Amino acid sequence: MRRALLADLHLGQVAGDYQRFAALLVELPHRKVGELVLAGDVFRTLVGLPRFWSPSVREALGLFAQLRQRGVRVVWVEGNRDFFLHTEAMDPYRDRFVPSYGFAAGGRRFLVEHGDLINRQDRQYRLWRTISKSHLAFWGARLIPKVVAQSIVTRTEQALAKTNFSYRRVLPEQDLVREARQHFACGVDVVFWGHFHRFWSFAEGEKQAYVLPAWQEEGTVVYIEDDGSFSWAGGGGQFVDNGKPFCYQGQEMAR
Ligand SMILES: [Mn+2]
Repeated sequence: MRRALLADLHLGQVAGDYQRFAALLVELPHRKVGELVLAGDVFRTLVGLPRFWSPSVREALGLFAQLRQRGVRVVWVEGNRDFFLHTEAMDPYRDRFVPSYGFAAGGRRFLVEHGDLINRQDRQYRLWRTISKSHLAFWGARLIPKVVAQSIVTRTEQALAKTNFSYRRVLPEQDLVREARQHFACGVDVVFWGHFHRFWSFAEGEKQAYVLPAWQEEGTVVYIEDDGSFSWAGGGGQFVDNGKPFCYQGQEMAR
């Protein structure tokens, strides 16, 4: 089964992004993609309770329902902008909502994580994450009226935009390397992260770790094949040349 992987869509942030995303989703079944892996932060903010959803969010969620009806699995890896997406209300839109996603293809083990917990120095963010994603916050979110719910989303988006919760920081390279090595030691061959919005890679022997550029900015999609090979497609023309014969870069661009 072929997989498509993308991160940091932040839908609703840039004019026309919903249409651009809809066009991509329509393409996936034609490209024989059997599973869409979202590496977090699909919307500017998404809470898994319908009272938080604007009409455009509902419409975009509908695209996931349609995609699933066409036989494509949707695996949603939790990002810092994804709140309580385990709810029943989210069931039509994703097959799984997980903190990290591991799978094997062609004898290689892959791991996908959002990456917002990699920077260990960022204590303020870690505290905020713990509180905002707690059981208490979930129960609170279930009780507040719709008008308040919508305004909380707006304020959260504003807070995320100007604080260190955002990706606009120096890439924590040492943390990334340490984290990658831990995964390698556990038998993972290829690690993919999002969150930082710009490309970064690290290799040790056959093992590889990547930070995906944001789909929102670069249009980056990674296609992972049955045999464990993968190729990159994107508006930014970001290809990875790791010298491995099983990577056939550029194939997707040729279409
Ligand atoms: Mn993020």
